[in-house]
Amino acid sequence: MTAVARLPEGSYDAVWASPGRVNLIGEHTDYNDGFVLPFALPHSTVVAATRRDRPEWTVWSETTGETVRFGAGERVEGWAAYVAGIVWVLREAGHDVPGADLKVTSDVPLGAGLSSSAAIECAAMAALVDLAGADLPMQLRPRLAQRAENEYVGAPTGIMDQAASTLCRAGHALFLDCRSLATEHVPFDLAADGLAMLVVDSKAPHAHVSGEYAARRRSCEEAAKILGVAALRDVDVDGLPDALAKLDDEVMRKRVRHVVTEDQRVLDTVAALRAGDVRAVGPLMTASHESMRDDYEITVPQVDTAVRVALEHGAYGARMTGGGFGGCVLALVDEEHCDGVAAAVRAAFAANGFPPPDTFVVAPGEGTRDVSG
Ligand code: GAF
Repeated sequence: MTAVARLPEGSYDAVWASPGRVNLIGEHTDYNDGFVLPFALPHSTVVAATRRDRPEWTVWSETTGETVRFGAGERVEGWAAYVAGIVWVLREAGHDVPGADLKVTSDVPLGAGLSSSAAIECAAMAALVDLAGADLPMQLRPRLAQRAENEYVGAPTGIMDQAASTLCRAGHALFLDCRSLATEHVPFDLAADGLAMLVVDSKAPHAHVSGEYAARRRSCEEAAKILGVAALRDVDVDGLPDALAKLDDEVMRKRVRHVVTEDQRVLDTVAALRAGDVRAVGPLMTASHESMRDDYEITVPQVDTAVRVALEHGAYGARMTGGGFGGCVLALVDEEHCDGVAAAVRAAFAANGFPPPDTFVVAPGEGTRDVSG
Protein backbone atom coordinates (compact mmCIF):
# COMPACT_ATOMS: atom_id res chain seq x y z
CA MET A 1 0.00 0.00 0.00
CA THR A 2 1.17 3.48 -0.72
CA ALA A 3 0.35 5.64 2.29
CA VAL A 4 4.01 6.26 3.13
CA ALA A 5 4.80 7.24 -0.45
CA ARG A 6 2.03 9.83 -0.36
CA LEU A 7 3.51 11.76 2.57
CA PRO A 8 4.24 15.37 1.60
CA GLU A 9 7.92 15.99 0.84
CA GLY A 10 9.90 17.08 3.88
CA SER A 11 11.99 15.78 6.72
CA TYR A 12 10.29 14.55 9.86
CA ASP A 13 11.46 13.72 13.37
CA ALA A 14 9.31 10.57 13.58
CA VAL A 15 7.20 8.60 11.09
CA TRP A 16 5.05 5.66 12.24
CA ALA A 17 2.45 3.48 10.56
CA SER A 18 -0.43 1.58 12.19
CA PRO A 19 -2.79 -0.74 10.30
CA GLY A 20 -6.54 -1.20 10.21
CA ARG A 21 -7.72 -4.70 11.10
CA VAL A 22 -10.19 -7.39 10.32
CA ASN A 23 -11.35 -9.69 13.05
CA LEU A 24 -11.17 -13.34 12.04
CA ILE A 25 -13.53 -14.26 14.89
CA GLY A 26 -14.60 -13.08 18.36
CA GLU A 27 -17.12 -10.27 17.91
CA HIS A 28 -18.42 -8.19 20.83
CA THR A 29 -16.44 -10.38 23.19
CA ASP A 30 -13.73 -7.84 24.03
CA TYR A 31 -15.81 -5.70 26.41
CA ASN A 32 -17.00 -8.92 28.04
CA ASP A 33 -13.39 -9.72 29.06
CA GLY A 34 -13.38 -12.51 26.46
CA PHE A 35 -11.29 -13.66 23.50
CA VAL A 36 -10.67 -12.16 20.05
CA LEU A 37 -8.60 -13.18 17.04
CA PRO A 38 -7.99 -10.21 14.72
CA PHE A 39 -5.28 -9.74 12.12
CA ALA A 40 -3.83 -6.56 10.66
CA LEU A 41 -4.69 -5.28 7.21
CA PRO A 42 -2.02 -4.30 4.72
CA HIS A 43 -3.75 -0.87 4.77
CA SER A 44 -2.39 1.59 7.29
CA THR A 45 -2.41 5.13 8.60
CA VAL A 46 0.88 7.00 8.70
CA VAL A 47 1.64 9.86 11.09
CA ALA A 48 4.71 11.98 10.36
CA ALA A 49 5.70 14.27 13.22
CA THR A 50 7.91 17.33 13.53
CA ARG A 51 8.74 18.65 17.00
CA ARG A 52 7.70 22.21 17.91
CA ASP A 53 8.90 24.35 20.79
CA ARG A 54 5.47 25.33 22.12
CA PRO A 55 2.92 22.92 23.70
CA GLU A 56 0.65 23.16 20.69
CA TRP A 57 -0.30 20.53 18.09
CA THR A 58 -1.18 21.01 14.45
CA VAL A 59 -2.71 18.05 12.60
CA TRP A 60 -3.16 17.90 8.85
CA SER A 61 -5.12 15.10 7.20
CA GLU A 62 -4.66 14.22 3.57
CA THR A 63 -8.11 12.58 3.59
CA THR A 64 -10.07 15.66 4.68
CA GLY A 65 -7.58 18.28 3.49
CA GLU A 66 -8.10 20.03 6.84
CA THR A 67 -5.64 21.35 9.39
CA VAL A 68 -6.69 21.44 13.05
CA ARG A 69 -4.70 23.22 15.78
CA PHE A 70 -5.14 22.63 19.51
CA GLY A 71 -3.41 23.35 22.80
CA ALA A 72 -2.94 21.17 25.89
CA GLY A 73 -6.28 20.36 27.53
CA GLU A 74 -8.32 21.77 24.65
CA ARG A 75 -11.45 19.92 23.46
CA VAL A 76 -11.40 18.91 19.81
CA GLU A 77 -14.29 17.39 17.81
CA GLY A 78 -14.32 15.37 14.58
CA TRP A 79 -11.48 13.28 13.13
CA ALA A 80 -8.75 15.28 14.92
CA ALA A 81 -10.21 14.17 18.28
CA TYR A 82 -8.50 10.80 17.74
CA VAL A 83 -5.14 12.61 17.78
CA ALA A 84 -6.03 15.12 20.50
CA GLY A 85 -7.26 12.20 22.63
CA ILE A 86 -3.85 10.55 22.33
CA VAL A 87 -2.04 13.75 23.35
CA TRP A 88 -4.45 13.98 26.31
CA VAL A 89 -4.05 10.37 27.45
CA LEU A 90 -0.25 10.39 27.14
CA ARG A 91 -0.05 13.54 29.25
CA GLU A 92 -2.53 12.03 31.74
CA ALA A 93 -0.17 9.04 32.00
CA GLY A 94 2.67 11.40 32.89
CA HIS A 95 4.50 11.56 29.56
CA ASP A 96 5.93 14.92 28.59
CA VAL A 97 4.58 15.05 25.02
CA PRO A 98 6.22 17.89 23.12
CA GLY A 99 4.25 20.16 20.78
CA ALA A 100 4.31 18.92 17.20
CA ASP A 101 3.13 19.26 13.63
CA LEU A 102 1.56 15.99 12.54
CA LYS A 103 0.77 14.96 8.98
CA VAL A 104 -1.68 12.09 8.57
CA THR A 105 -2.11 9.96 5.44
CA SER A 106 -4.11 6.76 5.25
CA ASP A 107 -5.34 4.09 2.90
CA VAL A 108 -7.54 2.38 5.52
CA PRO A 109 -11.11 2.52 4.15
CA LEU A 110 -13.20 4.88 6.31
CA GLY A 111 -16.52 3.90 7.88
CA ALA A 112 -16.11 0.29 6.75
CA GLY A 113 -15.66 -1.24 10.20
CA LEU A 114 -11.95 -1.79 9.49
CA SER A 115 -10.79 0.20 12.48
CA SER A 116 -9.57 3.38 10.83
CA SER A 117 -9.97 5.18 14.18
CA ALA A 118 -7.64 2.80 16.04
CA ALA A 119 -5.15 3.12 13.16
CA ILE A 120 -4.89 6.90 13.55
CA GLU A 121 -4.82 6.65 17.36
CA CYS A 122 -2.04 4.06 17.41
CA ALA A 123 0.10 5.78 14.76
CA ALA A 124 -0.29 9.14 16.54
CA MET A 125 0.65 7.50 19.84
CA ALA A 126 3.74 5.88 18.32
CA ALA A 127 4.90 9.14 16.71
CA LEU A 128 4.34 11.18 19.89
CA VAL A 129 5.98 8.59 22.15
CA ASP A 130 8.97 8.63 19.80
CA LEU A 131 9.16 12.46 19.89
CA ALA A 132 8.88 12.42 23.69
CA GLY A 133 11.65 9.80 23.93
CA ALA A 134 9.31 8.00 26.36
CA ASP A 135 9.75 4.39 27.42
CA LEU A 136 6.25 3.03 26.75
CA PRO A 137 6.27 -0.69 25.83
CA MET A 138 3.96 -1.70 22.97
CA GLN A 139 2.05 -4.05 25.32
CA LEU A 140 0.90 -1.08 27.44
CA ARG A 141 -0.24 1.12 24.56
CA PRO A 142 -3.60 -0.48 23.63
CA ARG A 143 -5.13 0.29 27.05
CA LEU A 144 -4.08 3.93 26.78
CA ALA A 145 -5.39 4.27 23.23
CA GLN A 146 -8.67 2.63 24.29
CA ARG A 147 -8.92 5.11 27.17
CA ALA A 148 -8.50 7.99 24.71
CA GLU A 149 -11.31 6.56 22.58
CA ASN A 150 -13.61 5.91 25.58
CA GLU A 151 -12.99 9.03 27.63
CA TYR A 152 -11.87 11.69 25.14
CA VAL A 153 -13.67 10.71 21.91
CA GLY A 154 -16.59 9.26 23.89
CA ALA A 155 -17.05 5.88 22.15
CA PRO A 156 -17.57 2.97 24.61
CA THR A 157 -15.48 0.45 22.62
CA GLY A 158 -13.47 -2.50 23.88
CA ILE A 159 -9.73 -3.00 23.45
CA MET A 160 -9.58 -5.24 20.36
CA ASP A 161 -8.96 -2.63 17.68
CA GLN A 162 -6.16 -0.78 19.48
CA ALA A 163 -4.52 -4.09 20.44
CA ALA A 164 -4.71 -5.37 16.85
CA SER A 165 -3.35 -2.16 15.37
CA THR A 166 -0.46 -2.09 17.83
CA LEU A 167 0.50 -5.73 18.34
CA CYS A 168 -0.33 -7.76 15.19
CA ARG A 169 2.41 -9.49 13.22
CA ALA A 170 2.58 -10.27 9.51
CA GLY A 171 1.54 -13.85 8.71
CA HIS A 172 -0.22 -14.26 12.07
CA ALA A 173 -3.54 -13.67 13.77
CA LEU A 174 -3.46 -12.14 17.25
CA PHE A 175 -5.08 -14.31 19.92
CA LEU A 176 -5.87 -11.85 22.70
CA ASP A 177 -7.32 -12.54 26.11
CA CYS A 178 -9.09 -9.24 26.74
CA ARG A 179 -9.02 -9.75 30.51
CA SER A 180 -5.36 -10.55 31.14
CA LEU A 181 -4.19 -8.98 27.85
CA ALA A 182 -2.07 -12.09 27.28
CA THR A 183 -1.30 -12.52 23.58
CA GLU A 184 -0.30 -15.31 21.26
CA HIS A 185 0.70 -14.75 17.64
CA VAL A 186 -0.96 -17.67 15.88
CA PRO A 187 0.51 -18.54 12.43
CA PHE A 188 -2.12 -17.86 9.78
CA ASP A 189 -0.67 -18.53 6.36
CA LEU A 190 -3.50 -18.77 3.87
CA ALA A 191 -1.42 -18.89 0.70
CA ALA A 192 0.46 -22.00 1.87
CA ASP A 193 -2.91 -23.83 1.83
CA GLY A 194 -4.03 -22.36 -1.49
CA LEU A 195 -6.57 -20.24 0.36
CA ALA A 196 -7.47 -16.56 0.34
CA MET A 197 -9.43 -14.22 2.60
CA LEU A 198 -11.83 -12.18 0.53
CA VAL A 199 -13.13 -8.95 2.08
CA VAL A 200 -16.46 -7.55 0.89
CA ASP A 201 -17.02 -3.96 1.98
CA SER A 202 -20.82 -3.88 1.95
CA LYS A 203 -20.93 -0.06 1.80
CA ALA A 204 -24.12 -0.30 3.85
CA PRO A 205 -24.73 3.03 5.57
CA HIS A 206 -23.94 2.74 9.29
CA ALA A 207 -27.20 3.78 10.95
CA HIS A 208 -27.53 4.06 14.78
CA VAL A 209 -24.20 2.26 15.24
CA SER A 210 -23.04 3.99 18.40
CA GLY A 211 -26.44 3.77 20.15
CA GLU A 212 -26.86 0.10 19.27
CA TYR A 213 -23.28 -0.73 20.29
CA ALA A 214 -23.77 0.93 23.68
CA ALA A 215 -27.11 -0.90 24.12
CA ARG A 216 -25.46 -4.30 23.45
CA ARG A 217 -22.73 -3.50 25.91
CA ARG A 218 -25.24 -2.42 28.57
CA SER A 219 -27.27 -5.57 28.11
CA CYS A 220 -24.17 -7.75 28.63
CA GLU A 221 -23.15 -5.84 31.74
CA GLU A 222 -26.65 -6.14 33.23
CA ALA A 223 -26.71 -9.87 32.46
CA ALA A 224 -23.33 -10.36 34.16
CA LYS A 225 -24.68 -8.57 37.24
CA ILE A 226 -27.79 -10.79 37.37
CA LEU A 227 -25.62 -13.90 36.95
CA GLY A 228 -23.26 -12.74 39.70
CA VAL A 229 -20.12 -12.83 37.52
CA ALA A 230 -17.57 -10.10 36.83
CA ALA A 231 -18.13 -10.40 33.07
CA LEU A 232 -19.79 -12.80 30.60
CA ARG A 233 -16.35 -14.30 30.04
CA ASP A 234 -16.94 -16.10 33.32
CA VAL A 235 -19.83 -18.14 31.87
CA ASP A 236 -18.57 -21.07 29.82
CA VAL A 237 -20.54 -23.03 27.22
CA ASP A 238 -21.18 -25.92 29.61
CA GLY A 239 -22.72 -23.51 32.10
CA LEU A 240 -24.75 -21.70 29.44
CA PRO A 241 -28.11 -23.54 29.89
CA ASP A 242 -28.07 -22.83 33.64
CA ALA A 243 -27.14 -19.20 33.06
CA LEU A 244 -29.90 -18.72 30.49
CA ALA A 245 -32.44 -20.25 32.86
CA LYS A 246 -31.65 -17.46 35.36
CA LEU A 247 -32.50 -14.68 32.88
CA ASP A 248 -36.12 -13.63 32.36
CA ASP A 249 -35.62 -11.38 29.39
CA GLU A 250 -35.53 -13.15 26.01
CA VAL A 251 -33.44 -10.43 24.34
CA MET A 252 -30.88 -10.60 27.13
CA ARG A 253 -30.76 -14.38 26.82
CA LYS A 254 -29.93 -14.04 23.12
CA ARG A 255 -27.15 -11.53 23.80
CA VAL A 256 -25.61 -13.81 26.43
CA ARG A 257 -25.84 -16.85 24.15
CA HIS A 258 -23.96 -14.99 21.42
CA VAL A 259 -21.14 -13.84 23.69
CA VAL A 260 -20.64 -17.19 25.45
CA THR A 261 -20.72 -19.28 22.26
CA GLU A 262 -18.54 -16.75 20.42
CA ASP A 263 -15.82 -17.01 23.07
CA GLN A 264 -15.85 -20.77 22.55
CA ARG A 265 -15.66 -20.33 18.77
CA VAL A 266 -12.52 -18.22 19.21
CA LEU A 267 -10.93 -20.98 21.30
CA ASP A 268 -11.95 -23.59 18.71
CA THR A 269 -10.53 -21.45 15.89
CA VAL A 270 -7.21 -21.05 17.68
CA ALA A 271 -7.10 -24.83 18.22
CA ALA A 272 -7.76 -25.43 14.49
CA LEU A 273 -5.00 -22.99 13.48
CA ARG A 274 -2.53 -24.48 15.95
CA ALA A 275 -3.30 -27.88 14.38
CA GLY A 276 -2.66 -26.41 10.93
CA ASP A 277 -6.27 -27.02 9.80
CA VAL A 278 -7.19 -23.65 8.29
CA ARG A 279 -10.24 -25.00 6.42
CA ALA A 280 -11.81 -26.02 9.75
CA VAL A 281 -12.07 -22.31 10.56
CA GLY A 282 -14.74 -21.91 7.85
CA PRO A 283 -17.73 -23.45 9.68
CA LEU A 284 -16.78 -21.55 12.85
CA MET A 285 -16.88 -18.29 10.89
CA THR A 286 -20.30 -19.13 9.50
CA ALA A 287 -21.63 -20.10 12.94
CA SER A 288 -20.30 -16.78 14.25
CA HIS A 289 -22.20 -14.94 11.55
CA GLU A 290 -25.44 -16.78 12.31
CA SER A 291 -25.03 -15.93 15.98
CA MET A 292 -24.49 -12.24 15.18
CA ARG A 293 -27.51 -12.27 12.86
CA ASP A 294 -29.95 -14.20 15.05
CA ASP A 295 -28.84 -13.61 18.65
CA TYR A 296 -26.84 -10.39 18.72
CA GLU A 297 -28.95 -8.86 15.92
CA ILE A 298 -26.21 -6.65 14.49
CA THR A 299 -26.22 -7.63 10.82
CA VAL A 300 -28.00 -5.91 7.90
CA PRO A 301 -29.38 -7.34 4.62
CA GLN A 302 -26.26 -6.40 2.63
CA VAL A 303 -23.87 -8.39 4.85
CA ASP A 304 -26.30 -11.32 5.17
CA THR A 305 -26.50 -11.40 1.36
CA ALA A 306 -22.71 -11.34 0.98
CA VAL A 307 -22.33 -14.23 3.44
CA ARG A 308 -25.09 -16.33 1.85
CA VAL A 309 -23.79 -15.83 -1.70
CA ALA A 310 -20.16 -16.52 -0.72
CA LEU A 311 -21.22 -19.80 0.90
CA GLU A 312 -23.36 -20.75 -2.11
CA HIS A 313 -20.28 -20.24 -4.31
CA GLY A 314 -17.99 -22.50 -2.36
CA ALA A 315 -16.57 -20.39 0.50
CA TYR A 316 -15.48 -22.57 3.45
CA GLY A 317 -17.00 -20.00 5.76
CA ALA A 318 -18.06 -16.36 5.84
CA ARG A 319 -18.97 -13.80 8.44
CA MET A 320 -19.41 -10.14 9.08
CA THR A 321 -16.37 -8.64 10.82
CA GLY A 322 -16.31 -5.69 13.23
CA GLY A 323 -18.94 -3.90 15.27
CA GLY A 324 -21.81 -4.50 12.84
CA PHE A 325 -24.78 -2.66 11.30
CA GLY A 326 -22.93 -2.66 7.98
CA GLY A 327 -19.21 -2.87 7.39
CA CYS A 328 -17.33 -5.79 5.89
CA VAL A 329 -17.73 -9.52 5.36
CA LEU A 330 -14.82 -12.00 5.35
CA ALA A 331 -15.04 -15.10 3.19
CA LEU A 332 -12.51 -17.94 3.38
CA VAL A 333 -12.17 -19.26 -0.16
CA ASP A 334 -9.89 -21.32 -2.39
CA GLU A 335 -7.51 -18.89 -4.08
CA GLU A 336 -8.72 -19.90 -7.54
CA HIS A 337 -12.39 -19.31 -6.61
CA CYS A 338 -11.81 -15.83 -5.20
CA ASP A 339 -12.70 -13.86 -8.34
CA GLY A 340 -15.79 -16.00 -8.95
CA VAL A 341 -17.08 -15.50 -5.39
CA ALA A 342 -16.43 -11.73 -5.59
CA ALA A 343 -18.27 -11.54 -8.93
CA ALA A 344 -21.23 -13.52 -7.57
CA VAL A 345 -21.51 -11.19 -4.55
CA ARG A 346 -21.39 -8.11 -6.79
CA ALA A 347 -24.11 -9.61 -9.02
CA ALA A 348 -26.31 -10.38 -6.02
CA PHE A 349 -25.91 -6.81 -4.72
CA ALA A 350 -26.96 -5.47 -8.12
CA ALA A 351 -29.94 -7.84 -8.26
CA ASN A 352 -31.07 -6.67 -4.81
CA GLY A 353 -30.68 -2.98 -5.68
CA PHE A 354 -27.80 -2.49 -3.18
CA PRO A 355 -25.01 -0.06 -4.15
CA PRO A 356 -21.95 -1.97 -5.46
CA PRO A 357 -19.65 -3.38 -2.76
CA ASP A 358 -15.85 -3.18 -2.82
CA THR A 359 -14.06 -6.52 -2.83
CA PHE A 360 -10.39 -7.16 -2.11
CA VAL A 361 -8.13 -9.91 -0.78
CA VAL A 362 -6.11 -9.53 2.44
CA ALA A 363 -3.25 -11.38 4.07
CA PRO A 364 -2.27 -10.77 7.71
CA GLY A 365 -0.09 -7.65 7.88
CA GLU A 366 2.21 -6.02 10.40
CA GLY A 367 1.17 -3.96 13.44
CA THR A 368 2.53 -0.55 14.44
CA ARG A 369 5.97 0.09 12.95
CA ASP A 370 8.60 2.75 12.44
CA VAL A 371 8.58 3.78 8.77
CA SER A 372 10.97 6.73 9.06
CA GLY A 373 13.69 4.90 7.15
C1 GAF B 1 -15.81 -2.32 17.41
C2 GAF B 1 -15.17 -2.00 18.75
F1 GAF B 1 -14.34 -0.91 18.63
C3 GAF B 1 -14.37 -3.18 19.29
O1 GAF B 1 -13.89 -2.88 20.58
C4 GAF B 1 -15.22 -4.46 19.32
O2 GAF B 1 -16.13 -4.44 20.38
C5 GAF B 1 -15.92 -4.65 17.96
O3 GAF B 1 -16.64 -3.49 17.55
C6 GAF B 1 -16.90 -5.80 18.02
O4 GAF B 1 -16.22 -6.99 18.20
O5 GAF B 1 -14.84 -2.53 16.44
